[in-house]
Amino acid sequence: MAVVFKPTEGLTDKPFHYCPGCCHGIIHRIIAESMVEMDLLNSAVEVASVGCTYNSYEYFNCDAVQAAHGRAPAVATGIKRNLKDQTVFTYQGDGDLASIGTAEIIHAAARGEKITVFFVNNAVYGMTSGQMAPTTLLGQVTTTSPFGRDASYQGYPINVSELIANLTGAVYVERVCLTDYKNIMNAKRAVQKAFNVQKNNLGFSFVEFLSTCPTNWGKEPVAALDWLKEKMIPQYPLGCFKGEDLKFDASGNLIAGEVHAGEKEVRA
Ligand SMILES: Cc1ncc(C[n+]2csc(CCOP(=O)(O)OP(=O)(O)O)c2C)c(N)n1
Ligand SMILES: [Mg+2]
Repeated sequence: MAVVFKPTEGLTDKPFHYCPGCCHGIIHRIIAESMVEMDLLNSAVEVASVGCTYNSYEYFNCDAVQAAHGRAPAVATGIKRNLKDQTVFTYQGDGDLASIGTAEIIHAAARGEKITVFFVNNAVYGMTSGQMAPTTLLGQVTTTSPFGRDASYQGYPINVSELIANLTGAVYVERVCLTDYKNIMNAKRAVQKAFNVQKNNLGFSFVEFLSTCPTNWGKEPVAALDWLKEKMIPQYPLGCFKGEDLKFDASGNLIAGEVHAGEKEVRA
């Protein structure tokens, strides 16, 4: 009998604990498949953060360490600077990265650390039962914005990818989603591009995934995907904000595009 589908070796056998309809599992899988396809399993180091993915180090079949809430980019910086041949990536939620760890992510990007950051934006603090996050939409009801987020009281959502792309040290920044097969394949391409940016020592790479939280949004899985498409994408448009022209061959070598002016001299 021919094997047409099997679990990826990039993940361990431990069953996910994520809720039905949550995108964390899909994101894990495309990162894991990418590590296998790019032969990174023996060199990758995940820096897990705090949130629903607090124990993601038990799922990825590579080395991993756990960082305190928001501090993953700082921990990743230390690892990468000391182990330059390792492929170091963080996996962070929006509460972790855009609220508690705002200083760490901004400065890691500004320093042009040669790490990869995977940022999962589900517009709430998922693990702690759905409090408002910096990425919560205007009008969105959460446990701490029961009447809907009000700009005059709670301020405006933060578009993290656009913010990071403005920093000179960031080389590749893209926002993707996982609402259907086409978008999942596009997200996987973005994961591989981010790893290739790191492999070629080009600088800081950042992929934002728009993700669902059916449990805390109070929606069925399919309705949550629809809400993401209808409400989240207008606020958080998909696309590449930096490094679109960077192209790599099948072996992951840079074949086109340049890191922006001044970058190479600064890093030399
Ligand atoms: C310094 C600190 N503050 C707050 C918490 C409590 N806490 C744990 S997870 C979490 C929210 C995480 O949300 P997010 O990063 O968006 O991840 P998600 O669960 O949505 O994937 C919070 C506030 C903590 N552990 N440490
Ligand atoms: Mg979140």
